[in-house]
Amino acid sequence: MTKSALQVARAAYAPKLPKALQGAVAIAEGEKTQSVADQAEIEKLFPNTYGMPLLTFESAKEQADLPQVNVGVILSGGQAPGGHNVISGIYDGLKKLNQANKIYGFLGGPGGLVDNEYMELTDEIIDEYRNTGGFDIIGSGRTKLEEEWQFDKGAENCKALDINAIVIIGGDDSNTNACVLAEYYLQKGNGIQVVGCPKTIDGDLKNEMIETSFGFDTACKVYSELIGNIMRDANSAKKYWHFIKLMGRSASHIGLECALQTQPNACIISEEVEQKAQTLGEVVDDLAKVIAKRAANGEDFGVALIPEGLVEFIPEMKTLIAELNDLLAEGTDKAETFQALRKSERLAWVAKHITPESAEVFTSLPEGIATQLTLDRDPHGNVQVSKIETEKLLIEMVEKRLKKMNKAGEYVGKFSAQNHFFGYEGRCAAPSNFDADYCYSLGYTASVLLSEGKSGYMSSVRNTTAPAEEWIAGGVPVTMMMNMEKRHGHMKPVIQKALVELDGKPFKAFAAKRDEWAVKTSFVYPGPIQYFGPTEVCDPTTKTLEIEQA
Ligand code: FBP
Repeated sequence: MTKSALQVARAAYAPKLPKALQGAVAIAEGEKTQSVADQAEIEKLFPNTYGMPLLTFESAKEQADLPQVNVGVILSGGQAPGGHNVISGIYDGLKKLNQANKIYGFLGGPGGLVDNEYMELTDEIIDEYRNTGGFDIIGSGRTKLEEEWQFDKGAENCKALDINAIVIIGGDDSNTNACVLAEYYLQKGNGIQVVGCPKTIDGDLKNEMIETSFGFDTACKVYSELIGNIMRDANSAKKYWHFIKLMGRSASHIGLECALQTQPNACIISEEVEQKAQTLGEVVDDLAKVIAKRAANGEDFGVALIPEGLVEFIPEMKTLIAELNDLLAEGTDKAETFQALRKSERLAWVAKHITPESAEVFTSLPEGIATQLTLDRDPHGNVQVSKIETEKLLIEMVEKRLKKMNKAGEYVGKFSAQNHFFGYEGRCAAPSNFDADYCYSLGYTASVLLSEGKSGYMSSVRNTTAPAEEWIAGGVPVTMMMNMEKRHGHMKPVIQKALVELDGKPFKAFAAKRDEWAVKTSFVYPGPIQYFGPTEVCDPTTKTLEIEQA
């Protein structure tokens, strides 16, 4: 593989570890835990993994002798910067604890465990991938592990390789499945442990014990660089409004973080739209008003950030999507009928099979958007919001609104818009120093949890705005993060997704400034991630964490 100069120089970077992981490690057990909600139901479903204590690592004088543990690693779901460092952290941690430990990678995501696609990881392979972006070391996938036959097949494959532990590196759904798998293997008594690591650029796997999911920092820095570049272009040419959709699935954490970094003229926060029960028309009105105000100051340009999942948070759209999910749920007769129809017949057929209110919304949408809403769901049953061109929808609607405002004498200006979608651009960037250190520490933590015989835990590294030396590493029982939610029509135990909290400090910091940023051009140009240089330029993490932990 030809390597860039950065990749070569970056390979030599030694990720920083918390003090407790730098030498011999001992585990301190904390309080027994409870799930965030629905305690009785979750305890019943997870008799072996419910209520386990929080674990914190401490420096020890001498490393206790730990048994050999052979580990299978799985990357699950969307790519996030730092995945390779999680794996190198697991690798280095396990080898340091016991040279005989072996590490395998299951290929192409959770499906690799079931299909017995694997490779053994060696020094040579690991060294190729240290501090690089991407998940290409073993590949990722979205196969959902939820059926007993998959668990049994996975156990059979592990036994054949003498693997007695699995690490699942994934988001909320994948970690939920990791815990279900841990519980199942404990019930079967087959001796296979399972731990998880919190991954997702979306930033929505987050709670008291998991301060941030890995990849969020780097992805937001990449998007903020791009947004800053566009802002500078907008401020130079002074002729375009740029509507930028940002990845992040349901949650608006990425939009909020990028807004805090770059100070755009508008940034929609889906969670606020939902709280105010705004209609699509009202969202459009708000944008049009900002555009009119700037135009009144002679500024026919600007930048608006739009969260990827917005449409799911607009009440009438949410109802429509829920009806479409039920109508088109995989394996149903209706879904089969829909698939068998000619493309030209599908939208009219859908409109006839949903409530009249939703049919009205559905038929009022531009054809392209309506079609996108009927596309395949992901394996977890979610609408693939990255495929819905909300930024184009909003431009079209804002343009119409401005024309009306112009006729009413409420707007004089020239509206010309460009649309962008930043998502895949940020998911495989070389991890920032923060993500390189954080991911390596998460992986190292997982290796200690497994060597100590733990199962049903997630790696946790906290106190992350302090220097890495002072980070607190340990394990959090996954059941602690769970509640019961409706999925595919049934109540299921799942890790609670963390959306933007409107009474949280980061949102408040944004809300306090947004009116000023709307009218007065206050753009900030963060520039590219710096890997080498002064610590205040290279090491700080997100504004979100900085504000939360201030
Ligand atoms: P995860 O939740 O698996 O980390 O995925 C994150 C994400 O990047 C979302 O922001 C986005 O909506 C989705 O993946 C896109 O999925 P795909 O890569 O399958 O197109």
